[in-house]
Amino acid sequence: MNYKDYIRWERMPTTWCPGCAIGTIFKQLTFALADKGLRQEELVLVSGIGCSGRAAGYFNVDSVHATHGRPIAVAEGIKRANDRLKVIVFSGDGDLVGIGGNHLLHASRRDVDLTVICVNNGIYGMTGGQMAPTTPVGLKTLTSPFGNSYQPLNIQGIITANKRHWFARTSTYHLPGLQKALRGALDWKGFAFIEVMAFCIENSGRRIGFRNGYEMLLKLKQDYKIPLNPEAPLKENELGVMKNDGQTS
Ligand SMILES: Cc1ncc(C[n+]2csc(CCOP(=O)(O)OP(=O)(O)O)c2C)c(N)n1
Ligand SMILES: [Mg+2]
Repeated sequence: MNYKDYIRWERMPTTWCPGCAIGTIFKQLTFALADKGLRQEELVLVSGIGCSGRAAGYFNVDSVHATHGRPIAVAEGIKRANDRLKVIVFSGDGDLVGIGGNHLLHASRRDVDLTVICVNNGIYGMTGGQMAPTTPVGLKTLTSPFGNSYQPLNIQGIITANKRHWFARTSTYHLPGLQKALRGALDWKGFAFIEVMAFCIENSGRRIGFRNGYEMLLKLKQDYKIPLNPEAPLKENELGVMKNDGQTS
């Protein structure tokens, strides 16, 4: 398989803004699918609503652009109906951990065999850059003009609270790590969740002084580190994989 086979070329260019981080994750996923040699007919891609959610329309596989917050529920239904399918969820932070948070809690608890890719740009991008449950403390957004005062949701904590789990945090700057995470998640039998630290230049970055997506990419490089001891839970500024096959205490 070639990565180009997974793209609906007739729908290009995408609606994503110049400098947006989502396209990088989209393309890296096509590389990982090609590497795994997954055939289009054995794949289903499900998205929710948001800029990230638009991905469902650009993958050249059977896909569902589900309602806001519901892609995990729809994906679980598809997987339970046909266990031979590889079902991938590609959506945003607001969609997956905000409005869709309850589905995340219970699908991960039940260890449903899904690959979930969360584009974490820290805001509700599509609707103009409102504060989300993932917004870092202090970030100025459309709805927190003096800076967000709430702690962001600890996604790693939610996923790894389940005895059997697979969680990765990676970023759109750290491409080898992103690629490794995508391949690892596709290989994992069970609920695999990738939090991809991303950014939104138009509805977040410009408000806080960034001039373009490249500057935001360099901020990811500066902010995130890869720890030497991958056994310890990842700190807020760390990238890596946390997994437990359920046999290890
Ligand atoms: C039930 C419902 N509530 C609210 C909306 C408005 N809405 C559309 S996209 C969105 C936020 C999406 O944020 P996120 O999932 O982080 O995606 P991003 O655009 O940042 O990639 C919201 C609140 C909606 N479409 N449906
Ligand atoms: Mg978002």
